[in-house]
Amino acid sequence: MRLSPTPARRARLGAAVLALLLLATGCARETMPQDVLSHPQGPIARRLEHLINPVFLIAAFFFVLVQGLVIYAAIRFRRRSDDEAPVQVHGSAKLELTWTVVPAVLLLGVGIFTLANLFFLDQQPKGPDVVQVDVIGHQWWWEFKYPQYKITTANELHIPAGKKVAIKMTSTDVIHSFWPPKLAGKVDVIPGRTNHMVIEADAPGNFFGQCAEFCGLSHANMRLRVIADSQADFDTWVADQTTAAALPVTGDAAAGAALFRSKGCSGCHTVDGYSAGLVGPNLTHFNSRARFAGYIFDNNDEMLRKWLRNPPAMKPMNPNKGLGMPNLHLSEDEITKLIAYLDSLK
Ligand code: HEC
Ligand SMILES: [Cu+2]
Repeated sequence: MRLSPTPARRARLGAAVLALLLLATGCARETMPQDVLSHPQGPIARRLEHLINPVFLIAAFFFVLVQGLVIYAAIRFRRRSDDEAPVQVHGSAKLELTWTVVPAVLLLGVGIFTLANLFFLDQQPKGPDVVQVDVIGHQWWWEFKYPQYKITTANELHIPAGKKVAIKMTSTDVIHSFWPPKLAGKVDVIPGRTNHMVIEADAPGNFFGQCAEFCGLSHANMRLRVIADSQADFDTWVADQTTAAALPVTGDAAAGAALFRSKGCSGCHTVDGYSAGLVGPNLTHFNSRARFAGYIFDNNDEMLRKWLRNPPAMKPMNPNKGLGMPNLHLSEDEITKLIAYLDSLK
């Protein structure tokens, strides 16, 4: 006998494949870096997990219960012949009371726990032990300023592990959303407003993050990384970031430094003590960062060459509207020299 795919069989097969696919999405490994539902890496994320999990379980239980009853009723009380009208029942006080009181009590419980967490999340810790960071969203990269240390950097957020980090955030253009899922929830980054968030990492580590509010062409290329250091490593990082690299005076790097001014890089990019740009990421310690352009490209000479040849070809941007970095039509020789200069910005 040959099995021919009847529509019914095809539908059943489709349903089975769909169910398997859904099941497969549950197979996330422990290390999935942007999985919010497991393995929080700090006290704030843990609080959120302790709220999400019970609420999800309650919701899942009632979802199955209600859907089960709907299916049961549809089958059990279905019309069996054309002239038969189903028995009409109306106004069972007992039932109506039950399905009003049970959800009301449940929602009250969920509400109380949620409210307690809202107050917890709204704290704005201060003091010498708390690292303050200003986060500024740009289309399409992140600027991080540390007012206590007078550091400005981009896309890589260094924090000391085990310490509270109080973040203030705003945007220069459109609404973004700051989201380091292993450490905290999402907070919108809104032009003309200041929002708050606290993050803390249990231990040193490297935590993924990205913009979570659609913000235009390169929204998907607006990632970030939170790098939690030991206190000693963090202190070293602060010391490095607050000591400007020496201006190169010989060779390609010196020629690159001159090009940095004559080609107009200096109008957009700040290098402390050398240029005061107003638009792009601060490059004073560019070579200390592992990745660039919204944390999407490895910081090495090969990627930098591609970037300087034609930035909008590497990352969708709107330089004509003043968004992103334009193609400056540099020669290969100019690029070589500019890279030598960028490499010197340790
Ligand atoms: C019109 C302003 C403008 C000019 C001129 C400009 N840039 Fe940029 N540059 C930007 C912007 C904006 C970004 C951020 C792009 C992004 O990440 O989406 C950027 C990013 C970069 C980055 C990556 C920085 C990081 O940490 O992510 C480097 C390196 C860079 N530019 C070097 C240069 C050099 C070298 C020149 C001169 C040849 C130059 N730029 C000229 C605006 C400019
Ligand atoms: Cu964004």
